Amino acid sequence: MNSMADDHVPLTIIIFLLCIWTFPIQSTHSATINVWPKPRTFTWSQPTAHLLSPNFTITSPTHLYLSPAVHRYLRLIISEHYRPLVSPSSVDLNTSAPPLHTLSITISDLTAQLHHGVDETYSLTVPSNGGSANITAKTVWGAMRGLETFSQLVWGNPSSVAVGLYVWDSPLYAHRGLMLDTSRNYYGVEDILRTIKAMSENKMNVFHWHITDSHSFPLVVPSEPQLAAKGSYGSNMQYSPAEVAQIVKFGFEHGVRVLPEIDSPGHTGSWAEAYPDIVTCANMFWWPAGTQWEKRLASEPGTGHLNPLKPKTYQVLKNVIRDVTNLFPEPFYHSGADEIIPECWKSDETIQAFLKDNGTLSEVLEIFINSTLPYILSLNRTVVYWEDVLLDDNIHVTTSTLPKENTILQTWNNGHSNTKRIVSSGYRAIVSSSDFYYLDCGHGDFVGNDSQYDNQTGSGQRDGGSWCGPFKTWQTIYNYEIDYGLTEEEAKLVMGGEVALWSEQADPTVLDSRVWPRASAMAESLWSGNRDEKGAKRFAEATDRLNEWRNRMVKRGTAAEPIQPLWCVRNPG
Ligand code: CP6
Repeated sequence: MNSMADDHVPLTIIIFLLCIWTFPIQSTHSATINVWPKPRTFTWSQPTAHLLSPNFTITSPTHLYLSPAVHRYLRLIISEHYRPLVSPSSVDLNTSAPPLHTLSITISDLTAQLHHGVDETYSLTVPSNGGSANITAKTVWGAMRGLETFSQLVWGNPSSVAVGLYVWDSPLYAHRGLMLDTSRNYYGVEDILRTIKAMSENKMNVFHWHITDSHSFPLVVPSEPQLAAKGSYGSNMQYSPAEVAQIVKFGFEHGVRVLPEIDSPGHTGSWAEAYPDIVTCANMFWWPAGTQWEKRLASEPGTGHLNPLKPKTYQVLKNVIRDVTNLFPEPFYHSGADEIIPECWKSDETIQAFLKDNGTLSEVLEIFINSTLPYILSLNRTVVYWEDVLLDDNIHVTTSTLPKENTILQTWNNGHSNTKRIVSSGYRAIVSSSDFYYLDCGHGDFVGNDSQYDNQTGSGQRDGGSWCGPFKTWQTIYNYEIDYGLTEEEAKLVMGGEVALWSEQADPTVLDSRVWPRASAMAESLWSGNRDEKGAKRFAEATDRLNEWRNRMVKRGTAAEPIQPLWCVRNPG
């Protein structure tokens, strides 16, 4: 028999194996360009770099949103001096060549609005003969994507830049979003701006702002000031109209749409602080069904549902919808409509009477949708709902209630299956499968269902709020194929996807590390896919590049978490 000592595997080998453990494919270490997300196509046949001139300039047409972006990138490019984790040894740095002086931007359509499906294509040429670099794009939004790519091609001190390079780039999916819940815990304006900035660095383009929910109502709605005055966590935890305007403008300057969600009719417990008469079950805890727990012991307040049978509901809600569409120019309006709890509506007398007259809860929902959807459409908005509105087993409307052209459904249950159900019914889908794209599961979360509160271990509903395990790794997110199992026609209805941060167990202290670099994984797979030219999943190459990208994000002020020890980065598989 061998002794223990004979079996001993050197520590470095164990570490090495851990590093390459999930990645059977060897990194080729050819000169890949360190750009995240990877461009769709690029050629850089003789990897060469020249110095960047200390007087480097960018020329571009004047534009309300592009011009600030150009200023910002110029400052970044000149001052960043990013020091790569792994020095790009296969790149020939020719310091005697004339330094690159100019990047010039050409746009063919300066009027294109930042709407869903706007052209984000750009091409970028960095010549090696001393001429100026060029970005050519149809729209300013495409030019912003090109500026980001260019900025990632600059590194070192003094700064050098990749030359002899041509990039043609365009997203596979038009909708590449991040959802942030600012109701369960509050985030300051700075946190939101930092997130939007990091999104644009990852070429993401939709900040889906889940502003309100049952826990708090932080949005100041001018015509309904009581909602935030009474329903927010406090006067220092509200978003004023001026702050919203600041966030929206910042979004435009970064090519990121700000898409507001006012969740209703469910998830409206916080509205009851101002209007108890239009909210059902605000003081009733819904897990286990019908249980009345003491408020101080529960982390979830009564979920609260707006009462569709009360006229006053629509007086308040229409004021909210109108003001929100005034605050947010974005052509989509997210109306929520997820997770209707039968017990919540059934607890109300007016709804009980309706049911006694042979009405159903689905009809109650239909009344709600029919009383709000036409109003939202009349304000020139396309409506986004969570999938539940059509797919919930118990309470849902039929396709005749939801017009296919201007209703979009956002998935979260049952992975590919619900995407298939939505697009095969003819609706457009935004994919945010909770098994792949939900970022909220942190270290405090439990695995189990909400009725499994355990008095001994303290795990369960009272310590968290939502069932979220297991933690989704960046690889889980990167590898998800959002159009799996769809016909070609169906796949066209998939607009893209969103990672989501529900905030029961998140707040500004963990925001960056909970979101990044996992959101980067989705950003790349929706921009250029997760496979190499030969159709193989690009694991190892993506790992090396993501290590580098995560580090650059940290240096740019986003506290993205590491995916590996630095040793692995320096000794790739
Ligand atoms: N809040 C709202 C939530 C969730 C949803 N809507 C949620 C459900 C399940 C999980 C995570 C979050 N907390 N308003 C579902 C869309 Cl696992």
